[in-house]
Amino acid sequence: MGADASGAVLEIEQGLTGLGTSFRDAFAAAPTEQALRDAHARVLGKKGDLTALLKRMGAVPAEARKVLGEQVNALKAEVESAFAARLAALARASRDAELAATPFDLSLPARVGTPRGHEHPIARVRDDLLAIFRDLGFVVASGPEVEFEANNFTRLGFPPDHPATDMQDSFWVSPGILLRTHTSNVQVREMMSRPPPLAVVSAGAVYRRDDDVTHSPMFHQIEGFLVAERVSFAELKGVLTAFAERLYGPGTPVRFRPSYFPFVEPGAEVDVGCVFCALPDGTRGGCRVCKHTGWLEVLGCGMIHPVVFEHVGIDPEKYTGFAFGLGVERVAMLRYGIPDIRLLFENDPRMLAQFG
Ligand code: 2NL
Repeated sequence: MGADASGAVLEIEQGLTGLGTSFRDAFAAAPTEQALRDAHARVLGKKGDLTALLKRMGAVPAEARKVLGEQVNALKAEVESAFAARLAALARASRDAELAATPFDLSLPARVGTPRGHEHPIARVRDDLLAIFRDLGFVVASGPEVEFEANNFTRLGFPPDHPATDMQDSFWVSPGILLRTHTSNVQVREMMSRPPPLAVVSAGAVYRRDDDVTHSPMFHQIEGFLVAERVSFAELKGVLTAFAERLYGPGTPVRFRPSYFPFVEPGAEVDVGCVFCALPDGTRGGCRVCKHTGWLEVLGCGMIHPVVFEHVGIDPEKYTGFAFGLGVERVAMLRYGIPDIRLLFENDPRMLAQFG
């Protein structure tokens, strides 16, 4: 073995011994996890002492390398296990300190001045509308927003190729399953779940592929129906007139206009006298909100088509009924003078604070 070779062996052996003492002292003295990790890096890191020492291995002859290599590996293993043990001890100490410290006082009162939350205007209008129908004798029901095509379209008598069933108009989840496009799915489920007489109203979010000043891809509907023996258009008019008077005040002018909805016959739209340009003498001056007609459209309704009854297992020879639907956002926009439906869904605190 040449002088340089035996010098390198000696240098590495002494280095290993020195490292053995220094890392033990450094680990034991490390007060924090970070200090411990730094000490670890000073031994085994890229710029660590052991790494520097191993650079001298090149000068060590092959026959001495094996023994030296084993010493290096033994030191490495010792460093790692001492590191792990000290790390666990530090964690234990910090947990013990936490447990010994003064505990949080969970009985402290809440911070003063935290603003109270309040209902969203949509929720408020929805509940007001539901309360009116509940007073009129309707039961409140609910149903899923992800619905089978059968309950959303087919049982209501929509032909399979109706434009509403199109990919472009509805949000399809998978074949035969979509986000409900109206709350009529609840009516279908209620009609199938128990026999008439039934008077049910439901409210909730519905989804259509629409997005502009007056249309949002998600909006809220209230729908109701009444099914019993000998129900006629007279009952429809009586109930919906009572509803309009409770919503807009006694004596509110109401008119029924023929209109088309796919699951009723006949169908009608219900208008109330424009509340914005109403004059004391009962006439109306005409304004932008009612487009100078003097009337505001508030409801769609009609006598339930016998085909719907057949699809839900109700005998159309024995029972008749009416159904109606309205948009919650439209009622809220009229009530609060909100010009753009999107203001209701952006949830800007400056807007919502006005409903506190
Ligand atoms: C509107 C119009 C309407 C219905 C909804 C209905 C439900 C069943 C059977 C028959 Cl299960 N009809 N619902 C009928 C007419 C109109 O809503 O303007 N909605 C916002």
